[in-house]
Amino acid sequence: MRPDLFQAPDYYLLDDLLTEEHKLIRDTARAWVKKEVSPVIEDFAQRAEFPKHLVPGLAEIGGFGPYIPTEYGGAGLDQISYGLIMQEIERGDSGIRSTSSVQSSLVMYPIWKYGNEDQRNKYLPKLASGEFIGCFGLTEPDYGSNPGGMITNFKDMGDHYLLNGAKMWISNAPFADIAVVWAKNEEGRIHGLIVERGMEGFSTPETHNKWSLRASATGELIFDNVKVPKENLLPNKSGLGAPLGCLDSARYGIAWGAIGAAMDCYDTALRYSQERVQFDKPIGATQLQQKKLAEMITEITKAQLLTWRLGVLRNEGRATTAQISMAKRNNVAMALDIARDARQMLGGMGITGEYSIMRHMMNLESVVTYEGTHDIHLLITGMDVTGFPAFK
Ligand code: TGC
Ligand code: FAD
Repeated sequence: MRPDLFQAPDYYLLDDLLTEEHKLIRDTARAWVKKEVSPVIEDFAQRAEFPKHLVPGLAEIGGFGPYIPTEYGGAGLDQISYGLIMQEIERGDSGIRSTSSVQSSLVMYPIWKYGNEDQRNKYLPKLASGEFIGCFGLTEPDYGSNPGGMITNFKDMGDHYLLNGAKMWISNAPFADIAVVWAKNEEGRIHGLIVERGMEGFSTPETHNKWSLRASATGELIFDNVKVPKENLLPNKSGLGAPLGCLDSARYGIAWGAIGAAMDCYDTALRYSQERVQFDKPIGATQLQQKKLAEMITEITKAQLLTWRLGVLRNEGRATTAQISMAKRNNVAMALDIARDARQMLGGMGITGEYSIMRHMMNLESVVTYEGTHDIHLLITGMDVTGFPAFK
């Protein structure tokens, strides 16, 4: 892969909307990605391997629990800082951002919000430092967009719970130390349980042959009469709203992350268009390629404004699930469109690992699917504006 020459586009001078602290946090993450992620990520993606050696660095830049209070080992930052960190990590690779998102919003968040003090103290500091890696088990083979139908269940055996079922498509599963698992009790009510690696009957087979998110490990979670200690049940929230509440936080981070991937593709294509000469002039001097670049920077700028405003609303505790859906859906589709156009602008070079674009493009096919598909987010917006749920 070529040297990382990334320069972030800021067409509407949006840095003026950030505090000095925001810019420091963003620039620290940006420098770390340039130094640690860019030089190695293509090799790891080609080998379909998660670069585990990046875990301590991710922890240092605030990639694990940026908004979790410092008393539990988190960075205690605001929502815009969280978003900026996700943007920078995904500028490097969506798979690395996945690890960060899952750890922060799908593992640390539910333990912080729905767990008790013992659970917070036991798990959060180790997750914040990267000593523990976590995963989040909601999706099942027969219940993806419709997680409320889940089959995974647990029975109260007096001194422990007995957990049975299976989850699939789980990021970080193959090496996670703990899993936050959503399962139904005997009354059919959904609860979160913390399952630890090593519990008898718990296995995490890896999912192979992915063309997308190759630098992130994906797997199944299989529960075959797993005895889960009673103190591992998250006591403070139950029902489908509990896992969906975690998704709000992760989807918000993805909305920022997708901008990072889009910026990287745009920046690469812009530089290439200025250097690549055909018919005796740079391809960037042709109207067709300028149209692509002009549309890319317009869409990136619109997404930056939408997402910054969402961050302000989240800081004020006013952002709705539907607003988050709109940003996730818009920004990931925007990034995917930009990746496809940017790849074409590089001609044959665009399909190689010399440049990051094709990797971003393939990664974004997962990002547009997980955390609620493009269509599901459209239906959430549709329900919000009409009042009619059209899922069923
Ligand atoms: P519905 O009847 O609408 O809702 C059930 C209950 O949940 C409440 N609720 C929420 N609560 C908090 N936050 C939210 N975002 C909420 N959305 C809904 C709702 O008020 C209700 O509460 P109550 O008290 O009335 O019971 O549920 P539904 O079954 O009709 O489904 C709605 C739908 C389709 C929107 C939902 O199921 C959905 O979002 N489906 C998409 C599934 C999804 O996003 N899965 C993601 C899995 S995790 C993942 O992909 C991680 S990838 C990570 C990475 O690698 O980065
Ligand atoms: P389905 O729900 O079967 O959907 C198939 C198609 O039907 C989609 O186009 C969908 O939009 C459409 N569709 C579904 N319902 C409707 C409807 N009512 N109206 C119109 N169209 C509809 N899950 C986790 O729990 N934890 C993780 O860590 C995790 N990581 C993932 C990592 C990767 C790489 C991937 C690919 C997925 C991951 N997922 C994870 C699962 C992800 O959330 C699901 O794939 C996603 O929610 C969609 O579910 P599904 O794949 O079963 O598709």
